[in-house]
Amino acid sequence: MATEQTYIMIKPDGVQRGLVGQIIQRFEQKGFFLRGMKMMQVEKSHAEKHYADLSSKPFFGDLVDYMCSGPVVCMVWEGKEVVKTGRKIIGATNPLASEPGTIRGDFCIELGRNVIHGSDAVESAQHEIGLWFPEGVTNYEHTAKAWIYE
Ligand code: 3AN
Repeated sequence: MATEQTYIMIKPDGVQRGLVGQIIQRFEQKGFFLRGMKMMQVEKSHAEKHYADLSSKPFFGDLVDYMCSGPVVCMVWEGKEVVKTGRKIIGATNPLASEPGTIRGDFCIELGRNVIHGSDAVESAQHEIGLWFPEGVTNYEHTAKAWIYE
């Protein structure tokens, strides 16, 4: 039974534009299980930690400001190959290059307003879940499991 988890975050523009419900729906209807969710205002130092690998990029300052410009919704989703599939559901980093049917392809235009974050690998997902959910996630029995997995 797969227990892979990924970290998904609805960025401030996604919250402000009222896209939270539609984004959650896409992960839920695919069959992934929600294991953690909270809304928070991000501290600058926390955003800098999350994007530490981009700290040398010229857009780093703007990226951190954007992430701190309003509350975000932090989530942990679980399921078979959820990291890779989550990235497919989200679409390409540049929304104009994202396929229609993906979240970024359907909901946004600009790189610096691309609505959602999703971990890019199993290892970075584990790291990001630890960073955003130091309190841990919720354990519960998924009653739909047998209807989603063989
Ligand atoms: P992704 O979010 O698809 O994993 P990353 O990790 O390369 O993409 O970039 C993190 C975030 O940094 C992006 N979601 C986007 O908001 C911002 N970003 C990436 N590349 C650029 C760029 N060239 N100009 C402005 N912002 C960028």
